[in-house]
Amino acid sequence: MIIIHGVYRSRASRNIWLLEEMERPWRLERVIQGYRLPDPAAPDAPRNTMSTDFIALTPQGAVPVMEDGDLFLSESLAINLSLARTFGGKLGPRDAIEDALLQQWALYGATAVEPSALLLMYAHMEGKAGTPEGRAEMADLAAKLHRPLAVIEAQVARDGHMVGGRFTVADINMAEIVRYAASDVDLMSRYPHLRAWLDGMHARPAFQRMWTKRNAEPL
Ligand SMILES: N[C@@H](CCC(=O)N[C@@H](CS)C(=O)NCC(=O)O)C(=O)O
Repeated sequence: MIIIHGVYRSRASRNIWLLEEMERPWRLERVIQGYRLPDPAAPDAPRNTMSTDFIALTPQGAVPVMEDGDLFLSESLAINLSLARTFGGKLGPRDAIEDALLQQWALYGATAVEPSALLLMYAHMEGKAGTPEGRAEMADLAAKLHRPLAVIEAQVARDGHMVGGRFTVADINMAEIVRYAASDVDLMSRYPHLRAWLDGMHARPAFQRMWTKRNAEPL
């Protein structure tokens, strides 16, 4: 059985959503982010990204990690691409061209969108919009996102999805990254096709199952 090491409140959400879409048996091995704990090395601390046995599994010391037999794979997007290729049917690539496009969009999301989108989400959560300096920082992050979000807007306006004109792992990967940017309502309102596509993704029963459990997980 596939094991996901991590917690719902982490990038493991991407993998859990895909596993739910595939209706494949899996289980969660709970590993929390070390930085969320007062003392990750305390004897009674839960297993976390700084625990020695976890670092032995994955020197990167980050969740998620997928365990599938002898394979221990880190990097949430690589995990999803691997799962979709192996078990995903139509959620994965039909041919080498689609395989290349799935990888292209995963890397584009990770490099062009995720860094600024994550910082923007944290800025919203920290209430930075309440100070002029915070607003300037957030405007700068939004400015960095305009070009890539316009690229994705054009893609979903044209094809309805990221790859192959159908729902695939590329939609899951990109939707989970764009979700961070969606914390900025004004920014997203500039991209109506992207907004509608993301709403459609979030309406999927498999996403909802993941999201309900994520929200039930302690902060
Ligand atoms: N690029 C990696 C990032 C992994 C990552 O940073 N995970 C965070 C949680 S979402 C983490 O485990 N942080 C723990 C730490 O930095 O100690 C991926 O997509 O899997």
